[in-house]
Amino acid sequence: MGRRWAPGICAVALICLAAAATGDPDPNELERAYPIVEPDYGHTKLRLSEQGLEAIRRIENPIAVVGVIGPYRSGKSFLLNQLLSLSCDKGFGVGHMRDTKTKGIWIWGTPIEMDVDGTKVSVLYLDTEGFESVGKSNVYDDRIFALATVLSSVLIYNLPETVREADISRLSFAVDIAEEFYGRVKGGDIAFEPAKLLWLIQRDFLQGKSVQQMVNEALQRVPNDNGDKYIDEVNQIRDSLAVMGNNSTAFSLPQPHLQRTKLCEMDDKELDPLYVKRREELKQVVGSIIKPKFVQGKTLNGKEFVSFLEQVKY
Ligand SMILES: Nc1nc2c(ncn2[C@@H]2O[C@H](COP(=O)(O)OP(=O)(O)O)[C@@H](O)[C@H]2O)c(=O)[nH]1
Ligand SMILES: [Mg+2]
Repeated sequence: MGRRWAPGICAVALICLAAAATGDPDPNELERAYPIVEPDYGHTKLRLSEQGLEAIRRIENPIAVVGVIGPYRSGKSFLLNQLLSLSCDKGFGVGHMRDTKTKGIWIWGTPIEMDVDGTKVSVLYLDTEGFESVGKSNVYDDRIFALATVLSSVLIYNLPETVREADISRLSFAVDIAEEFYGRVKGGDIAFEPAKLLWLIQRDFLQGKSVQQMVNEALQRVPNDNGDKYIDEVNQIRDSLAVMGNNSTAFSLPQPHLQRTKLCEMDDKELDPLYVKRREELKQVVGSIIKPKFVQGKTLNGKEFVSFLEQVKY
């Protein structure tokens, strides 16, 4: 905790409540994406977005959340649309289609109902603004990442091609901040179960190695007989991820098609059949690991989920 960031620094209040309630939205209006957390002017702080909260408050079943995190332009929004069977012009905004990249955190307004161990659960899909895949992480990106970690039941870490050291340390940082968040929710108890992590490696490059092997290797401690400080730090990061590692799955997806800017115009018949097959398998994997979000040992309906969100002040 606080290894790379003194806890005090994140005590700055970053979320303030947005405008007053807007009344019940029309059900047809729920067939769209809503922001739940947005950056404020200057893109340094976060605030809750009442529109998205209103869509969540309507949900009466226990809520489960599938969140997707990863670098900018790694195909997160496209993937979510594929999981929800939505076209790009209807679903989450995909890179080349719209001017605005996803800012902050968005949900799809209509949850998918699923039966989990005999209980009807409403699954919310959550899209996040990506982080720069090169260069240093920054406080703003890390917070979005961490907030998605706090909110999700299944967290899909979408990575192009491979798992790099930076991806691991970024995740570990998010887990640290997530601990800060939930420490603050209710006076330091373990307030909620951590998300199940799904490492999703895009592309078909694996040359015989399974993605699970690749992730395991990336998370394995490296021998450090000479006591090198850097190796020691990365090893500590790997250890701190063990909590999630035990709870993680790896999955690979091949390219949907070589023409990436035309993807949105293609239907399943035009996409690579192997992609379509694996995408369906991925849906099943998500369906098999999804659980409602438990906070303080209890599931949350929409109103409770929103008040959980409102308690996360930092
Ligand atoms: N080659 C390839 N391109 C993709 C894939 N997924 C999305 N894209 C394209 O990459 C660009 C960014 O996608 P987007 O979903 O907006 O990325 P995001 O920023 O992570 O949400 C778009 O032009 C997509 O059509 C993929 O799996 N393979
Ligand atoms: Mg996006």
